[in-house]
Amino acid sequence: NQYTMCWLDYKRCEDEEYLKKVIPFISNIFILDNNYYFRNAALELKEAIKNIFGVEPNIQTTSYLDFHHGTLIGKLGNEVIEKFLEKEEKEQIGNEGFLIKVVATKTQNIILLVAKTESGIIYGTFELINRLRVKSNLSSLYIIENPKAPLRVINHWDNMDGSIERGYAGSSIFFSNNRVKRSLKRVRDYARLLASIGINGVVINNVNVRGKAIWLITPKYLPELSEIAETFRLYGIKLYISINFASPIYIGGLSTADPLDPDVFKWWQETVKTIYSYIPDFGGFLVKADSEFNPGPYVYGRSHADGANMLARTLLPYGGVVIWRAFVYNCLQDWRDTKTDRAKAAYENFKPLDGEFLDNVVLQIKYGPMDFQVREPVSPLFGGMEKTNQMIELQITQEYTGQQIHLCYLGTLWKEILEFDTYCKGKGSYIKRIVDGSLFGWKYCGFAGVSNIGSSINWTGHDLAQANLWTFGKLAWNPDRSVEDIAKEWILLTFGDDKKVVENILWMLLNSHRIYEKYTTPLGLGWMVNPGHHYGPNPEGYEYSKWGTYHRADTKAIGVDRTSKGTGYTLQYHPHWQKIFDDIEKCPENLLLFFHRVPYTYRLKSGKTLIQFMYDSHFEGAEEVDVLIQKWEELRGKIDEDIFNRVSERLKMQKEHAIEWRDVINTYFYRKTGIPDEKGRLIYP
Ligand code: BDP
Repeated sequence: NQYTMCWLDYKRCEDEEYLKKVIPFISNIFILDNNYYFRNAALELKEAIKNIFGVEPNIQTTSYLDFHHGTLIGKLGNEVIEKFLEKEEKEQIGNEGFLIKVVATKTQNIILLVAKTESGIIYGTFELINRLRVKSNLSSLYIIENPKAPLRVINHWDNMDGSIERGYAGSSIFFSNNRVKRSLKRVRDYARLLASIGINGVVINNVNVRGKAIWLITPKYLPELSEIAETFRLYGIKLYISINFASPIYIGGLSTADPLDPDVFKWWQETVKTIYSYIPDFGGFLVKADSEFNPGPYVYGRSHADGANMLARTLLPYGGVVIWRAFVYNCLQDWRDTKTDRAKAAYENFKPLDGEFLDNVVLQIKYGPMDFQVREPVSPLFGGMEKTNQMIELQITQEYTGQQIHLCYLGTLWKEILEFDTYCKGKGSYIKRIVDGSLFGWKYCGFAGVSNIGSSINWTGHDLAQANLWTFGKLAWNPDRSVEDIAKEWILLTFGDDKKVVENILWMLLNSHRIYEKYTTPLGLGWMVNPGHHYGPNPEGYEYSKWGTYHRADTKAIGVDRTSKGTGYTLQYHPHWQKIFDDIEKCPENLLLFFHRVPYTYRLKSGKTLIQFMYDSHFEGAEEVDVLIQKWEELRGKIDEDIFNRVSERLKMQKEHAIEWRDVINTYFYRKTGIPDEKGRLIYP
């Protein structure tokens, strides 16, 4: 039952010089508050130091400065700490932030770790550990960090039977056999991983709340959930639960779940009161309502604001929030209907409600208007609702991006999304400034990431998929950071600082999404997957179904006209973007088929026809998987053997499946159009 600890697998530092320099600073750990959280942070640090440097520091509680060497951990406001700090420094440390500062004089060798809150202390502890691991120069070590976004939450789609919806890394670490797992060891290690990347919230159950999971909010499960909450609490992470909107009927035996019915409100009020009696810092509810067969306020002719606000009122006295998902659309659409456009649904459902949601409601919006495709335009809801708290939802689990068999590092895509300028408040209205709350001055906003972890030995199935979890946390903490930098730090901490290792893995990560896109569905096409499980190519898998994800290919053209003259989707954007997306010449080419219906003979900027581009892209993409394989092969002997072999195996599968993608999609287009590949690579009579 052994599992790795990803980027927290501490390796011994072999650099004697560094060890000598660092010893005076780390052989003692002083804590200024002798509480649970401080001791936990100190123990984390001690364990790390023991493993990395082979020395075992003493942990001491102190209330005055009677030492000259060691690491001092304390909160702002403490006299001993404050002596070392300038006024401006103190002002810069926010609620969850921290300061790491070194005092190195003839008589003193002190590392100060200072924060305002316990969360800041634990974040700072991991940052310090990581700095020591990459052998940062202590004499110049000075860090002030604050997270940009207030909510940095992981969403688990874990079911009570232990399965995980869209999970590709084994079973749930929280549930099995319709029960909460008894041992929380793995949960604790998970909390450590999450704290080390700055996550502060976790929703542990699937947004589709069915069966036993409906009862999670009752005393039947709350005692066990309170233990999970306690485990997370030590690491600055709050527990949230996904709820079923019809719970008053299922659990309460009421005849309705109408949000405006006083009995329904009372029932939720009591339920919330009970939850807080078990979990005093409970984060709140995540709600998927009126979406894909989940009940919601529409059933009673009420609006999403009615539904969300009712719940928000019950949570308000305790400081809880309602995270309400904007993934609402008609999944029973008539495929012959060419007027209805699923891409427009979220905006149509929510835009009219701007200003109606209470302050402790946050709208959680998928990054694009459809569903986590390899590429989509950014959802027009961002920047479309300035009076509503918003979170961006990203999918760390690789549902449509290779299911952790294919290497597909998502940091590059996410960064592009976050840097998108909506123009909603003039130039510079970036998504990252919307979701960190600064553009509109929101209190609750941030990032939600659908988890890619499970109980597999390496947590994520593909060892390199750990980088996606890492990057999600790091971007949520600071979306201004470059992904090159973030990915590189992950490699250093996970695989060490061998030059070739760093260079090759960095190349693999940074190019993998581009490659995956090339051999699957380039030009914003999306969706050509097998229905249901969503793995592997199927050009018309969803073409004649009710899910509304059509490309409408015929023998002459492909793509959906979503311009203002077509379905009108582009009208949901700021005029700046509407004009660009409307114009086939100006529309970013990687989204061409999302916005336009284009003849196969249309010439792209390169001069290639659309059909030839399709062929080339698939051939090139599948071929570039060889480069991934080669880069990895070059690291043989430099990487832990088990990890090396696991990744090699997945790369081999990726190659086979990339070829399948290439051939199925190219054949499809050839048969549809009858236009041969200019380079003669398609073998047909
Ligand atoms: C889709 C998934 C489905 C989820 C749904 C959601 O295929 O399993 O339940 O999104 O986000 O991507 O609610």
